[in-house]
Amino acid sequence: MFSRSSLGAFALGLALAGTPVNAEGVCDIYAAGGTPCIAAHSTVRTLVDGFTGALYRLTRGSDGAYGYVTALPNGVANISIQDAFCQSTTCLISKIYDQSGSNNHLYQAPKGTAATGPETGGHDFLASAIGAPVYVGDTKAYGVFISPYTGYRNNKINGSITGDDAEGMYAIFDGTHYNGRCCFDYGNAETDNSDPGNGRMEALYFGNGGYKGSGDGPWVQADLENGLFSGASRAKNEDNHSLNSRFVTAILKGKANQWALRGGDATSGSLTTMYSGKRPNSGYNPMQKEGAIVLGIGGDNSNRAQGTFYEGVMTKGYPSDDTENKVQENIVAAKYGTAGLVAAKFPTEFSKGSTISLRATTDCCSNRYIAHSGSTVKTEAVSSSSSDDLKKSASWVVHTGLGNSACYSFESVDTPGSYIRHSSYKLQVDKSDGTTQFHEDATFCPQTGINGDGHYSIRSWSYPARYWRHFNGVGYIAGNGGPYDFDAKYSFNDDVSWAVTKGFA
Ligand SMILES: *[C@@H]1O[C@H](CO)[C@@H](O)[C@H](O)[C@H]1NC(C)=O
Ligand SMILES: *[C@@H]1O[C@H](CO)[C@@H](O)[C@H](O)[C@H]1NC(C)=O
Ligand SMILES: CC(=O)N[C@H]1CO[C@H](CO)[C@@H](O)[C@@H]1O
Repeated sequence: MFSRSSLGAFALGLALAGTPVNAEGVCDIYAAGGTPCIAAHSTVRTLVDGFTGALYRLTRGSDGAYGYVTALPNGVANISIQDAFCQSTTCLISKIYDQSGSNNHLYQAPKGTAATGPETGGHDFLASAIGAPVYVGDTKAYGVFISPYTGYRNNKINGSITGDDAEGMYAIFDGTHYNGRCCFDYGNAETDNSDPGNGRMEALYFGNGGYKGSGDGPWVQADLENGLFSGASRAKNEDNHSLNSRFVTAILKGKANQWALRGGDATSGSLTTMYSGKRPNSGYNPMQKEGAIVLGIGGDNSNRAQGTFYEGVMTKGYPSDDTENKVQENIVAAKYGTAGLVAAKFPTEFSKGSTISLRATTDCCSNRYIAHSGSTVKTEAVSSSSSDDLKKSASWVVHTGLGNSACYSFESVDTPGSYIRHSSYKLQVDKSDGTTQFHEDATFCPQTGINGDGHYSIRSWSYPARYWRHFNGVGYIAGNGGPYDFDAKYSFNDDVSWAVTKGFA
């Protein structure tokens, strides 16, 4: 029953929510074109006019409880629900609901036949709930930030598109977050997490791997299994140009001996057709699509890729260019925009260019600071009477993030040119080798300390479910309750919360 005060809060929410971002959902546009959605996924906004269910489900680190994020009247996720539910703990996105009415939700992806590193109890990782903040119009929401080994899947699709049947799909990705590994995909894949041969899947791929296109990438391509195609054959398609705007609309559609790739900037302009023509030879005509849906992984659960997903749908039937052009108009009208990645700025006296030290706040260790010995990052008891060498080893210069200018990197005072980075989830101090990988591994985004105000928790940009933690005196990036010993839930909140002080040296 509604109390007077909850009605009051509801009215306030309505007033704040303003005018609808889009009266018509993208699935209404596809349906009007005769190619209805069989699945519609977004943690950011509604894709079906009038959809009132949950957009996604959260799993909370403190107690494993579920939270459900629904939309505001303007169609954008009500992240006040998430902010309240996840306060003083961590949250992961554990389910992305299908808004189409077909119940084709996306779940934590199970183990596949690709042998690819650490999977949690056989499953891929789940995405952090705060890794991809974004604005839609004036309203903040969160996308799905896929780190390596993270993935979602549903192998039992209601109304699945199989064999050589016609289908379409689009997704919105982040044109600045990608890599060349296999495979940041969204779309149709195998139903048993294996790779039985060519033509068994038809999914959007986004990254700089595969058969590529013109420029330096990233490119939208088609993962047709055993090949990321940009054109008619296993060759570079020079017509397929890089799509590196911050928000990218990517489109793939296929039917009997015909397929097309289209793409553009999700915030302005129209779509370019990158390829439209016949199927590649040798096993792709006819296609033998199996009809599962994957997000962030390849069909056999190849899970080394990274990327960001904001929204996407799959349709029955081959959508017309005209229908897709209207979908692009809807997306542009929604006004996607960037949101800050740093949720708590360091005090101004410790801002970029200044030297800081970081003190542990766990009871055991509150005289200990982040320090290094060679490449090993550990905590050391440091005080004003410590040796100069020890003081220097515990002092760090704050820089603009090497891998993302919205966050920070930390350079060693006693070893200029060397930065704190993560490698196999361990913190290390290494000399920058100038690669994108190093830059991304050395980029961290501070937020309010999980154990309380006045402290800071320092999130890995590339693995946002992981934070700087001391564990047995050594530095890691740790996930709350993850598969490794240093992910232990016990004393997690204190171990990942740091007091930022003026540098010792
Ligand atoms: C958004 O969520 C908050 C927190 O649960 C709630 O108080 C508010 O009423 C919601 N707004 C709307 C419009 O539903
Ligand atoms: C399958 O999808 C249709 C709509 O396409 C829906 O009416 C039906 O309830 C769904 N069935 C299940 C079991 O979810
Ligand atoms: C920008 C660009 O290169 N566009 C080309 C993409 O490919 C199609 C043909 O498949 C060309 O017509 C476009 O000019």
